[in-house]
Amino acid sequence: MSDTTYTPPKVWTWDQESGGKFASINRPIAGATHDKELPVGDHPFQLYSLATPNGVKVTVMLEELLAAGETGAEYDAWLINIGEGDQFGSGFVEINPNSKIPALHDRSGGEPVRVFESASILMHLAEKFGHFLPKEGAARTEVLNWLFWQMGSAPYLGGGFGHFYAYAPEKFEYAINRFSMEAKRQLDVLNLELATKTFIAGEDYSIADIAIWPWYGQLVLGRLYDAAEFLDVASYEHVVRWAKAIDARPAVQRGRMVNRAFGELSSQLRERHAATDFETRTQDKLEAAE
Ligand SMILES: N[C@@H](CCC(=O)N[C@@H](CS)C(=O)NCC(=O)O)C(=O)O
Repeated sequence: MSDTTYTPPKVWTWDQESGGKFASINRPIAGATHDKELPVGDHPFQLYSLATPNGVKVTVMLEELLAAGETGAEYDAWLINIGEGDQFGSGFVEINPNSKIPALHDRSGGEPVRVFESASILMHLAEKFGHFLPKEGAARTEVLNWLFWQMGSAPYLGGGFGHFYAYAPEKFEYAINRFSMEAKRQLDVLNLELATKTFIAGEDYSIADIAIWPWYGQLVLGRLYDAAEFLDVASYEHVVRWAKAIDARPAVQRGRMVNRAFGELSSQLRERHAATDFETRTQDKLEAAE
């Protein structure tokens, strides 16, 4: 059950050979490792990201705003390859000192505004354009309740369950049990709520759904950690109904493709600079044209 051969030393030191999928990028120190300016396009919003669940939240939001007719939400999406350490370049660190995607530069006003942490980005965009977040009252609070529920909960799903089930160099039964229990508890929270509501904060689609879906929606659709059977995701029937409804939204389908550098080539739009890029610049088309 437990690893009895390890006794923690008095002072922890960095073992660079610790293994696991992210061993090469994890570090115990902050700050830039190298000078690298970020590219800047023509649109009001400059997004620096990758299509992980946290990145997808923002590209779905931007595509939803454009679909709602907000032409001022046009954006350039630049690829940050976290496996190669792009998040530690000096330009990226200036926008997000925490060195994690997604990071947004809002150049729509006078002085550019940096926005990091996916929930902060979703709130910034929702308030700026007046969509997907009620302006006041209990309805607004309920959306924020679920938005921050996601921010507090998903690290247990990703950094806890996903890490130990899919990425750790060895299978540790204690860790997998602990985080499977929590992942299933979280799915049950959503399932009980979604039994009586169309969307997580009520009858209207909101930034809470946009934040929760890339994690828990994609988990029950069988797209995360190859864990659908292990967690018996089909038993969370209301979450599955909600996940499928959101998955069918055209803006969600587009948002999933942006900054994607893995999976089917036709699903990868590594950089997005125009709405037409979805038809003309997916990776299959770029490679065929080479
Ligand atoms: N709380 C952050 C989490 C962001 C995050 O964990 N991003 C990951 C990818 S999903 C990342 O950039 N990892 C790179 C690294 O840890 O060096 C948010 O919601 O924006």
